[in-house]
Amino acid sequence: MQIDIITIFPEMFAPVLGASLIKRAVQAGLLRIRVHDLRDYTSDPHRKVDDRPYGGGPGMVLMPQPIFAAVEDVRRDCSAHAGRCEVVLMTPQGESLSTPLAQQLAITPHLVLLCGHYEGIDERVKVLVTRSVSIGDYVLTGGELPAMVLVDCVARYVPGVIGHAQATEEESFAEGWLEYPQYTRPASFRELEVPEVLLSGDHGRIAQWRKWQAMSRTLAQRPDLMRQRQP
Ligand code: 6GU
Repeated sequence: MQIDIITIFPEMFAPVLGASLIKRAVQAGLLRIRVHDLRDYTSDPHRKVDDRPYGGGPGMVLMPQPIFAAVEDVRRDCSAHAGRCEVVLMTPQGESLSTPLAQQLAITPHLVLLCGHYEGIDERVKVLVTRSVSIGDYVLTGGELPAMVLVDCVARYVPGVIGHAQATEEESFAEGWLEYPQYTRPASFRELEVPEVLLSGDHGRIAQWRKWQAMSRTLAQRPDLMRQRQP
């Protein structure tokens, strides 16, 4: 899978994308990630990428010219991906990122992520955009952190990125329940005890206990997930 990120802060990405699971996925050739500086695409002699909004008002708006140039450039080799390309605008006005959306994006051969900024982005870039995505109901200063969240979340569903496929299937949200509590050694730590059932070796009882824990946690902490569950 090819991911191209278009941003005015390219330096933000290396520490996150160069670590942990994403780093390994890139090294294994499962992901190819390129980060592009929007300023490299401006035709302005001063490398300007933003301007004041028509109609007045506070802040600056990202201009269409560098964004069109950048998207057209990274899409040039899109035919190499059988033309299957999603241009995703990261914006608080987008559809919320969720497990089903991440799973859908994970089977797209080419993702182009546009990081919005300032007061906004010229509305005409929408003719390039195939989806707008938000990571939650709060406003961040830019689309960079959301783009990193999206890459991390999508990467987990790219086959081979996570060692055992079971891990993504059993986790929170996949089945609509929060995860059950986990413990490791020692069995007693500062008089805090691991539940006896987990030490019992009785796999039937353990499975039953975990299911019960997952259900009661979901009911207590995320009753909204209970209502969304398919019967
Ligand atoms: Cl995608 N962008 C910004 N600027 N703020 C956000 C967001 C995106 N998602 C949640 N808040």
